[in-house]
Amino acid sequence: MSSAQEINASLKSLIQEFEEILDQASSLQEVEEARVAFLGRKGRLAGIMSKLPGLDPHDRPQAGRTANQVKSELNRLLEDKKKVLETKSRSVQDTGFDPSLPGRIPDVGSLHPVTRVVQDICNIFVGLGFDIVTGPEVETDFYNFEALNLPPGHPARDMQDTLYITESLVLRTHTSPLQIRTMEKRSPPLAAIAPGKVYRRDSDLTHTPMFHQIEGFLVDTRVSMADLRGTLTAFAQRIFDPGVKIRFRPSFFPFTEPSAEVDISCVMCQGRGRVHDGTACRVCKETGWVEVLGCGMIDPEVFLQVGYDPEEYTGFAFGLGVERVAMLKYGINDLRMFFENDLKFLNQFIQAGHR
Ligand code: 2U9
Repeated sequence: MSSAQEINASLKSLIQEFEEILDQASSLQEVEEARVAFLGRKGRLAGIMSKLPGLDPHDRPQAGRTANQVKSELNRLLEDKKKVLETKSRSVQDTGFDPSLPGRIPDVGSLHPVTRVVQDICNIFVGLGFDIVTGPEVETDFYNFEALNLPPGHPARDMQDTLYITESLVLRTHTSPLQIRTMEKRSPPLAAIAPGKVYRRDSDLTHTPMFHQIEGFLVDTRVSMADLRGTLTAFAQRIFDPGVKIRFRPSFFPFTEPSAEVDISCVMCQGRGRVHDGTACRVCKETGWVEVLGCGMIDPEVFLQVGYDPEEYTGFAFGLGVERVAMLKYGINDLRMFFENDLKFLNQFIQAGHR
């Protein structure tokens, strides 16, 4: 014979057991099986209740009430679970959408490192008072070459280097045509930078057929090479490091005279040529300097092409490759990384709040 306490305890534990079994159930069939096992004629509850008549008459009414409460609680749990499964199957049938499945976290994109560097550079020059100008990637021979003092027959126009669309249309080989277009539309004083994709017939470890350039120029009366140097120093110190030094080396470009190539003190070894453990710096090849820009004073011939008086105006211009700046800024040693779209590479550039 069972005591009143024992019956009470088995009634209470029935609720918990039933809940656990229902939790596991994923079909109405399984719920029905649980109902039979617990609430059926030969089920667990019936088994416990069959013992009530054997109790002390004094304990019987209380045990009977508890048994009835447990029975209605089991029924309530059963109905709730049935409702969940019925809603689910109706929804899946009607819409193919199963609201009970766990959610999928969508992949969220981030800015490509090249885009980030373009934005960083643009922001620096906007801060220095430059406008941003953009324009077509398919250019005429005139804007891409002729107006920039690259007359017919000039080696830079060679089919070897340029992607031609027709005899007189090319994929721009630099963003310089934008500066011609800007000068045609506006008059000095003016300062602008031209960011964009450029194309060349070139493909090896250190060259891709498409890359990104930013060119800048400033035209006014009495602009000098000192203005150019000051502007580029401010730029280099903002994009790389406030301690960066720059140096000019004489060079030649058809559209500038005089021209210079610009080195910055190496960002990897701070110009020392050797890295912290004393080994040779691979970025600057122990020279302490790395080339990042080309620049010069705009050739008077270019001013004549756009109708500016070269006696009245002078100006400077510069150009840089964005991928090259990004490689130095982020310590990337392989140009191809930018074009492979490998998520393991790209996800390293996710910035908090900058997705
Ligand atoms: C006008 C007049 C002058 C733009 C310039 C450079 C020097 C230069 C290269 C850097 C690396 C191209 O991406 S790169 O291969 N650029 O060295 N660019 S001066 O001079 C101009 C542009 C437009 C009207």
